[in-house]
Amino acid sequence: KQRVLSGVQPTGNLHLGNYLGAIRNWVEVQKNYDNYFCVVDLHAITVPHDRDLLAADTYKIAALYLACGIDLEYSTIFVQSHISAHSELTWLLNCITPLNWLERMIQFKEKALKQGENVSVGLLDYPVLMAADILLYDADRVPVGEDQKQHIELTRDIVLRINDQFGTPEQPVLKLPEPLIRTEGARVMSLTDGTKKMSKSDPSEMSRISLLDPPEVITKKIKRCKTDPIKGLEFDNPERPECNNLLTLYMLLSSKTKEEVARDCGEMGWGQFKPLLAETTVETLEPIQEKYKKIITDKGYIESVLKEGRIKAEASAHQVLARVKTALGFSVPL
Ligand code: AQP
Repeated sequence: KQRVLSGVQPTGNLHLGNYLGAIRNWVEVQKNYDNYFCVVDLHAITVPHDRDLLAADTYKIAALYLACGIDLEYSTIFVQSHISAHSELTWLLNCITPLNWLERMIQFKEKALKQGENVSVGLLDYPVLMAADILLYDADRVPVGEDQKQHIELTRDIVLRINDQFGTPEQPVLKLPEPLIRTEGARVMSLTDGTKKMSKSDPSEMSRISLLDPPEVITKKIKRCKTDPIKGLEFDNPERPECNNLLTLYMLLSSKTKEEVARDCGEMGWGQFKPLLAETTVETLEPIQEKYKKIITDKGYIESVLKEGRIKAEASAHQVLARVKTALGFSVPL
């Protein structure tokens, strides 16, 4: 089976963008692959973080993976910082990655802009750490949302550079991964501005629906979300980004086709469509929330899942790290 690797940062609650852009797709394809799903806590400290929340949020994301349907029969769940090879490979990759490749990353530029003087070296290095995550597991596929595409392209550039400098065509050092990005749901937009992606770091809670929002909060957020005064509802009108986003959300959550949604909702007004979207969202999230409540109270179970995950992931990570060190010419410790 081909390998899949992906991850989410433990920075607050997961939202519908994380679910529809990433986790739901992991669940859908997991039977066809050998999967590694990581909670990327080292990435979470690339911006100022709260030390009192980091460990609890890490458990929360692991519990959400399970609640969303990640199945341990096909998938390994583990925590990035539990495996020191992630940091070690990052250093090795740092030393062959040109600085200007990182300086042109869109996410870095956007996040750096928000932080002014306090930008850490870690934030600049975020994509190299992500490359290490992917490469340590010889991943063939990386299912992510559209916003991560540029980082995977960078990972591929790093692989090509290492293989060119330290490998041979017959014996490459690292495997070249491919992104796995769905067209639908790859970019879920904010509820308060249809031109911005739904994001954990948006200061407004009203801009996103968290997977753990209670039904009345979901209903309120959808009721108050931004719309437009144009009659009827339609996909793909660039003048109506909110309309396209809300119809897309409904399509993905109801599992209807685009044609069905356009037919069923085309004549509706917002007053009719919003309750329908709210109801569908609540129905989709209810079973996830039920499952989550059970898992999160069983800390021993989450710990055992993460321990088993660490042992399995570590075996692969150590092998790849040793391969890279040998290729780079390091001496072997006795
Ligand atoms: N709006 C989105 N639409 C589709 N996919 C999305 N993803 C994130 N936002 C959207 C995908 O979710 C996965 C995990 O993301 P992450 O938590 O590791 O990092 P992120 O991209 O930084 O998440 P946020 O919510 O957007 O946080 P901030 O506000 O910090 O930037 C990834 O596969 C991502 O593509």
